[in-house]
Amino acid sequence: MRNRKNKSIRNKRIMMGAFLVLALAAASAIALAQEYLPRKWDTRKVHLSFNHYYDWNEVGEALEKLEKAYPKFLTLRSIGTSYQGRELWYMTINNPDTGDEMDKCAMYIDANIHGNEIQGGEVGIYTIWYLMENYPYNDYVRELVDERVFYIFPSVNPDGRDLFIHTGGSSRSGQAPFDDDNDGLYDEDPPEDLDGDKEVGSMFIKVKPGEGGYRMSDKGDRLVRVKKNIEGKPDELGDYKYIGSEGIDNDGDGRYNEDTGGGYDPNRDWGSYWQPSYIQRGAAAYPFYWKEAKLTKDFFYAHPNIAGVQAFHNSGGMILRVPGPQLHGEVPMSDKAVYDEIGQKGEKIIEGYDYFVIWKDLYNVWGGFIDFTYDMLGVFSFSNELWASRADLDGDGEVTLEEEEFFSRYIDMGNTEVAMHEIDHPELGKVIIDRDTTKLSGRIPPSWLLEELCHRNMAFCLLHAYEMPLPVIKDVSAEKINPDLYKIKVTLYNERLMPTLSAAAVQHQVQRPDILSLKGNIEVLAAGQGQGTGLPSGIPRRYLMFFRGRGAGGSDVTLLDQKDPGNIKLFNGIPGRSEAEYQFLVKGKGEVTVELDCVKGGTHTQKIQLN
Ligand SMILES: [Ca+2]
Ligand SMILES: [Ca+2]
Ligand SMILES: [Ca+2]
Ligand SMILES: [Ca+2]
Ligand SMILES: [Zn+2]
Repeated sequence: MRNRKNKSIRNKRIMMGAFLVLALAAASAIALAQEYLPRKWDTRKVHLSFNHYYDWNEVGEALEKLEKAYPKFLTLRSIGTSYQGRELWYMTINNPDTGDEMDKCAMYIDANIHGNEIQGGEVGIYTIWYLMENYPYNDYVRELVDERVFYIFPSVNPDGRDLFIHTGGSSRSGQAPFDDDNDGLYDEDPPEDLDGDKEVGSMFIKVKPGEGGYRMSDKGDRLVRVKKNIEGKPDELGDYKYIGSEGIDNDGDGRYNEDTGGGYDPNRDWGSYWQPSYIQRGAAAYPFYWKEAKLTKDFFYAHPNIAGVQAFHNSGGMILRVPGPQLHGEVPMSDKAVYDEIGQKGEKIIEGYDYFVIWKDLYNVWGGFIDFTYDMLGVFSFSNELWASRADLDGDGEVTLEEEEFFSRYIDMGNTEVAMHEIDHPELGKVIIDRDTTKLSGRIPPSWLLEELCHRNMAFCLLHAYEMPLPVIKDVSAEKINPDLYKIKVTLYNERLMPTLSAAAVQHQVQRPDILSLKGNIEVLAAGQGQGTGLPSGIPRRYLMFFRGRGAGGSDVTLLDQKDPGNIKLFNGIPGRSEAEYQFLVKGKGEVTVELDCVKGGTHTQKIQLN
């Protein structure tokens, strides 16, 4: 746990002073550029609130409003409908002036696959809004929007989202029928919000002393479990009995709410280390069983330009990476280096969050979404568990019950409390609904802390997007060997952290290699790879000196054994923050076009004259 003590006032003043100087310098730089205006007090074109949770209609309206305000950059589409018929909206952010969508690396952001984990949707809307509103004023934002494409899905489970917001229910699941209790009936006994307070509470009835497992607390404001003695027998006489969650016994079997809408886990449905439900709770009959997962998977196969994935969940304040199952084993060194750098920076960007490995620090997940996107698509993928309690008031890393209560009463004004109350139950008569917290606590922040959560998590996604590959042809040169024979040297460069093919993509053969080709009135006799080229960035370069030497036959290139030396496949892609050198032996004259074609990073050409 990290120290979250405030900086002293004095430090703050010094920082403010420095900020003013910087701001003045930045303002004059922008004025010189004359292309973009300095930022004014309130430049916003679209007024959206980020202290508010959006239901699915409101999500649609917000997205339409944004698209209307920024039609050049934004395109709102749907990949299809959810089980209950809601559109699965996604927003594409692309600047057409800087190239076609498929020619740029794309950052995919989704949220809410678990129906009651909603606030990633607001992060998505905030991200679209922030990038658009700040494009004219902010260099980093402009660079990202110009270089990258974003696909933002505010919810891939809108049925679960609306159930959470509009009914008392709270479900991880989608809402396709599912027989939770294996009696051949589907969703036959869901809970009901009998008192209409948009919460499903816990029901208790009064019984004779000794017949119940609960008693009234000494303060009389809640029910508490009776104490048990050393033999495990009740030490006190309980006179309240737990019946079940709020609702009626719809099917009259004596049990309350035993089979609610859905009941499966949409994040155990993906085709990587998938396991059936007797091993992985919540799995369905086979991978991609549910409609929403199938549609999302098809979207990925239609968009091989996706090079970064963020899937938002809640809660706990975690930046999770693969692998989900321990059996998978650690990821290759170079991929781990990419994950570690982004994850560790993320811990600084998002206050109070920890960078974790799913199986090691949380639990085993079989058939998880980001394992699919990493293993089967080779895409670097994170899953943030949004929202960590802010009630650690003394900053010792622990949140005690007293701190939680203080936070709730004096900071959050008790907005997230439901008092114990009595209702008239149609079947049971007088029923006690125990004191509880509302759905506006625990999983999601109080709304007044939502905007900060949106901003910091967006900032993490933007770092991820920034570090996607950015390959270019850096240099092409030719050396005449004899009147009809040339050596062409091509230097490729990838400025950013991620390679154009992850080690997972290479090892699982799930991504077409990059292709480097020469076109012209020429014959390419041979192609070779320069020494050290293709060295993955995660492997410490200092080790290389121990292995240095001459390639086969005394040359400083390694000849490539491929069908067509004028059209070579770069099986390992271009590593992150590296140059990669290739050489070609060419017979002929005239103009030669060198073309680099990357699945993740687009097509680039450069011309050279042989004469
Ligand atoms: Ca059933
Ligand atoms: Ca069910
Ligand atoms: Ca209720
Ligand atoms: Ca029942
Ligand atoms: Zn989740």
